[in-house]
This record gives sequence, structure tokens and C-alpha cells, in this order.
Amino acid sequence: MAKKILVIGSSGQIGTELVEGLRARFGNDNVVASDIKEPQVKMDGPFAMVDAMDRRGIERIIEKYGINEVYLLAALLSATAEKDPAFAWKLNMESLFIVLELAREGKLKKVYWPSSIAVFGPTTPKQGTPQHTIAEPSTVYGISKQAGEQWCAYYHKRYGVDVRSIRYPGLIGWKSTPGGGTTDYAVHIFHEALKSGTYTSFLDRGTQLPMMYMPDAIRATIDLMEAPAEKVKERTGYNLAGFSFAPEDIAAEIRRHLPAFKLSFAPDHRQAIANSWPQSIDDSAARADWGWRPQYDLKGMVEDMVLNLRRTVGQG
Ligand code: AKB
Repeated sequence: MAKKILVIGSSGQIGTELVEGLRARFGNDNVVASDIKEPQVKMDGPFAMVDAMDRRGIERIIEKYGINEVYLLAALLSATAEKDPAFAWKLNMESLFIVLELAREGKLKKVYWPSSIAVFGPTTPKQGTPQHTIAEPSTVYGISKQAGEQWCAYYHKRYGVDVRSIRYPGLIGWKSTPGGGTTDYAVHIFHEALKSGTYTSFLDRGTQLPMMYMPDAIRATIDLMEAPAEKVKERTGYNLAGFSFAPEDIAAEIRRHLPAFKLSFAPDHRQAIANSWPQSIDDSAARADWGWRPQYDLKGMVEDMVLNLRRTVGQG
């Protein structure tokens, strides 16, 4: 049966790049993008307006295009979710239940749902955080991701639903802008460095967090979904590591390209969220089970970001 993919939440930071990656691999017409917002960039291929909590609307798209795989990306991220915990829980959970139920009813063959390092909390070992460890999240986003992971594992075990997930670290890319995360500073810093030569970080000096360059994250996501089912042994979410850095480390790398760049610090409410998360991740399960390997380190990521943003926004 031909692969027909629906990406729900396609206009966000991951969705923008994932749709492009999926279309490059499986063909423009085989990947339907959908969101409640228009796409961030011009896209070649079908787009449908739909709310991730509208089961009938999603079913109509599945029927219209003969969809058999869904990537559900719609969610409130860590910082935004703290402003409206009840809505964050509703959106993050209801949308997941809709796709898990559609898969249980046999209307979908495979489901992808993103998890996050936010499943971990202050009591988790901070360095080399293992795949299986204490996970007591302190944010509503983290609680929703942790509960969602358990629901994914439950639907897999109880109903045989083929659902797969990655615990993304902070993601950095130049093609799309992030919205509402604690790690967003690591994207904003590039835009401000090129525009004004200065940036005030909302995370303090020394705040080390796990991060990844978007091309690695997109490749990992598609590779996990394409892996033979028997290789996908973790049905909660896979730990995935790229590299870790603090704001002053990324600033030092940016200065190799923009020597006058100045960084200052004004930590805000997001600092407490960052402090509760791991500083580095052990991703040996993903490496062993389905062959994950990152391609970018901090230096390579910064080089590529500066090159592409200079070309696309034309400053610096
Ligand atoms: C966030 O900061 O909320 C996200 C994440 C790590 O899941 N980027």
C-alpha cells in the first residue's frame, strides 16, 4: 500500500522542516500538511486547515487523501504551557488520544508523536541521563509528555498500535522559528547576532542544555518511523543526543563568524524550567536499536546556521 502521510501541526518549528523532509523522501503529493495556522514558508503539496482536537476534521482528511500514517506535532511547548496549564493539558492529551484511537480502530498504520527531555525533572540524573531513569517532571508540558509516552506504550502493548516517539532536546534550525519553548534562545541568538550584533539571553550563564541541529532531528524522526517494527523496542520515547552547551558557549562559537557579537544575560521564568532539565543525554538505546548517529556538533551547527541565515536574511 502506498504511503500517505498526514502531518498535524505542520506550521510549527519541527513541522515546517519535517514536511519538507518527508516530501523529499516520499513525494509532495504523498504528504499532507495541516495546521490551524498558515505555513511559515511556501510549500509544494497539499495543505488542510484543521484543529488537532477536531476528530471529525482529521477523519475527513484521512478519508479524502487515503492517509495511513500520522505525525502529530501540535502542542503547547514548555514556556507557553505554563501560562495556561489547563489548555496545554487539553491540547497535548486530546490530540494524542484522537490519533491513538484512530490507529486502534485500524484507520492508521503508524503514528509518530514527539516527546521531549521535559519528561525529566529535578530528581533525574543531570549528566548522561539514561533512557530509563527517574522522571518526575515539574512543568505541565513535561507532565503531558510523560503521560503521553505512557499512553503510547499502553496502546502499543494493549492494542498493537505502532506508535513511535523521540524525546527531543532543544532544536535549532534556520528554516523555521520556534514558538514557546525554553530552548528557543538558541535560535533567537542567531537572528539577533546577525541583525543587531547583540543578544540578551533569558537563560543565565552556565545553563547547559542538550540541543540538536534540525537536519539531525528530521533524519532521526524519519529513520525511526522507517525502522522495522521489531527494532523499535522503546514504545515510550527514545532519548536522543546531539550536543550540549550553555549560552556563553554558543556565543563563543558565533563570535568565530561575527567577532563583535555581544551576549548579556537577563534570566526570566524560563530559568527554573531549564534548571529542572538534564544537561546531557545518554542515547545508547536509539543507537543500538535503530542505528541513530548525530552528524552535527556545536561547531558544525553554528557554521551552517550562520551561512544559511546570512544567505536568507542577508545580514551580518
Ligand atoms: C521546549 O523548550 O519546550 C522544547 C523542548 C525541549 O521540548 N524545545
